[in-house]
Amino acid sequence: MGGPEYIPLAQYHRYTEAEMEQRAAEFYSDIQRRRTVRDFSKNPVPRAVIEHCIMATGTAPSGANMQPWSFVAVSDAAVKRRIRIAAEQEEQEFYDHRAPQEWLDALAPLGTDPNKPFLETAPYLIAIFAQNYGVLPDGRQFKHYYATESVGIATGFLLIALHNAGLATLTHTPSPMGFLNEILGRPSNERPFLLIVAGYPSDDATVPKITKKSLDEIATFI
Ligand code: IYR
Repeated sequence: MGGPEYIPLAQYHRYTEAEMEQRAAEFYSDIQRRRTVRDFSKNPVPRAVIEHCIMATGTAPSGANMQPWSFVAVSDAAVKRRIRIAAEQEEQEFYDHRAPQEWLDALAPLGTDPNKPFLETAPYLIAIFAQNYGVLPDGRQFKHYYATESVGIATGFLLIALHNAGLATLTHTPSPMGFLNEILGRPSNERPFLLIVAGYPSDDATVPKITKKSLDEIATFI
């Protein structure tokens, strides 16, 4: 392995303190509008929007810059249907048998159930895969450091990018979701991490009346 090679930090922008305060406040004001949506319109979304959002996601930091992720953007109706059928099968098991009562109680305010029509209605499903190890052309494997943390960070980037583009999102977690490898033809070093549903909300979309914790509840300044 070669040593580091450095280039100037050419693209950094230094703002004034006033600009920073304004930008931070404006960003908060915008991102606090994001809600997890479960009622999607079937209006199509330009592929170029999804492409740029995934490019933005690919800029996320990762352990040793190994970028241990892959994204499959599904707009094909037949593939979305297969995903819905497989996910609903797992979800039915989850809600009927696997989930302990405590978990079901925690989900009650969200009103979720095993029916996932949005997996077919929404124009895009983006499956995120985490690669716990990489594979060299000769088949040898090498470890990806902090793969889960890295993919979690990237997922946050993707949610923000999609929100910024004007799309509604839902982080969907069918469990287990090994069926995604099979349906999407992903190799065995890739572990399904999350399914992001993206599109426009339907005209009559509603969201649960829930609140976020306050700054005091989530942060300590010492
Ligand atoms: N995976 C199930 C259950 C579920 C779990 C959590 I944690 C949520 O925040 C929401 C749902 C489902 O998608 O319905």
